[in-house]
Amino acid sequence: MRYLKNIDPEIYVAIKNEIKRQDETLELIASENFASLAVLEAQGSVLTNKYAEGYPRARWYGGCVNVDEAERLAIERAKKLFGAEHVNVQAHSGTQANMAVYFAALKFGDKVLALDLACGGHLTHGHPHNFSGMFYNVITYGVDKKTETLDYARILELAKKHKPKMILAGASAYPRKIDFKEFRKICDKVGAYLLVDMAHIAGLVAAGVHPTPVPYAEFVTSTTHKTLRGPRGGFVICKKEFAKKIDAHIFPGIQGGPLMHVIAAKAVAFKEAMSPKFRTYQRQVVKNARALARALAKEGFRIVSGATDTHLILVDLTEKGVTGRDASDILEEVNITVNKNLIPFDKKSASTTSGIRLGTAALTTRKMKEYQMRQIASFVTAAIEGSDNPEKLKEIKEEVLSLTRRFRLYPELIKEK
Ligand code: DSN
Repeated sequence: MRYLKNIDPEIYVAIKNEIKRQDETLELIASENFASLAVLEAQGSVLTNKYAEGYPRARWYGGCVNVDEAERLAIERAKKLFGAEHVNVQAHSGTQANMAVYFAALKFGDKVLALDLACGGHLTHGHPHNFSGMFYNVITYGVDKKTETLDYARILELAKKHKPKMILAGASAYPRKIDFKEFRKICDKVGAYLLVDMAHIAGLVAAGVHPTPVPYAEFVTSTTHKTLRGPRGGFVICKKEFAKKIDAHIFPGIQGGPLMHVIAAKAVAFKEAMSPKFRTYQRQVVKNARALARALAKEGFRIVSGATDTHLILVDLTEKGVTGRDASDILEEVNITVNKNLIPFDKKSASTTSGIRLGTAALTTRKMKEYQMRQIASFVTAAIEGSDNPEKLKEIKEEVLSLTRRFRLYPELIKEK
């Protein structure tokens, strides 16, 4: 970063400090991961200079020969990776991807049935302050009170009662396997489209570690930076018959110039996701999540739904007498980052919460395994239980730092002076 250091030392220092923070922190935020240096190189390339409104070989600007190739590769690789009929890789984010599907499939005011935010849904699944809740009539389904898992019979009941035009499956904070085939059956019974938002589990799906939604859904949306471990961005998969509509609703519908440097980085991530190494990585992500959930349960934490099938764990802190907000603040003091999260039927507000959400994708990228998960569970417990003892917190932070030093992140970047 020698040019940056000369021209803008303040931004240079912010980036250097962030490299250090990421290296010295145990990253348990379930939606985060660490992209490879190859992804970072593509994303930091001269492709950022290029305007390319339109699609490969049908652009509004000249000089698109190289970015056309990057986008063609991204599309072809994503199609192959997910067995998709059509892919649009231009969505700037998961929200843009979802917006394009809503606009392509529905009219304003149409009914949508989606997972409630407190049970794991996402803002774009109908939150009243999000476009989805403002423009559409969103009815929500939840999870079963006892099992805290999806109740497909209840979802069918709601679908029959409300006759939605589209049903949304997929979540931001649901730790269990989702039965997309069952969702398809429900949609067919009421004549609804199925949109699956697989942003969280896309890497698991790519690796065959979670069943794929692609054969069952008219539309599948995702981000590229969570378990998929690519650059920050989104994409849309759809059946051929919707290809033109989806493309038109991304551009010119809701976006202008595509971010060609990000699209090139997505292509790199899709290539990486095709490798056997990536499949091994994703299997380890789930093994680690299960090990962490088991170890936390042993320490007296209640695991929502009792277990996990994915990279994600939802922890109910009620019995520990601490809120999600406080737990997140305490853990940050010892260099462990998590996010506060509502749990099903939460009595606390979204800004306080009774739970925290944890994920193992980022730590698994650092090559940590089950043994380290058990260590981390003991750090989490000790920090939460000893939060009023500054000496104790200092000791835990030292242990965290010693663990991060054994599993270095981006050693090539840290060495750079
Ligand atoms: N912010 C993402 C997450 O944490 O799940 C979803 O947009």
